[in-house]
Amino acid sequence: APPNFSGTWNMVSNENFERYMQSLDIDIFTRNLAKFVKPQKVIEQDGDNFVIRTLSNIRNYRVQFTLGREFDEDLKGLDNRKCKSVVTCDNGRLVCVQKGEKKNRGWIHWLDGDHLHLELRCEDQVCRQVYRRVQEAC
Ligand code: VLZ
Repeated sequence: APPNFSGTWNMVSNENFERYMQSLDIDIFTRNLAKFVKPQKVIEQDGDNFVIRTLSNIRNYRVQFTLGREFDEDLKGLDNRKCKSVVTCDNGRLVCVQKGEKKNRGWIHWLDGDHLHLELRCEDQVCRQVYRRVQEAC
């Protein structure tokens, strides 16, 4: 069974995002806005079913999937491509493969204490992001 990724997570670091965006052909205007953005991830998980929201002042993105089931992903608002995507769980890591126009595209999430890690990959670029859990009010 996968670990529980549910929660709200705020970005604390973002490495090589510029070159990752370049590999997706994101225009320079959007890149120059996006590089200042510290998105929040809101993850809802019920067993193998996930909704991941990436929230920011400039763009929001939502993806919904069930582990092991390929789905049509429409990356509207990001690079506007479409992919055949599938997410599996491998040793506690969520591994997404995004089949489409871009080679070697996908991402990996894993947990480390109250940190959520994300590696975003496209062609020869890897972007490494770390998020910290936002404490719920009691
Ligand atoms: O997150 O794939 O949590 O969807 C950024 C492109 C790509 C630039 C971000 C657009 C991809 C500008 C986020 C504005 C934000 C992503 C997955 C894993 C779930």
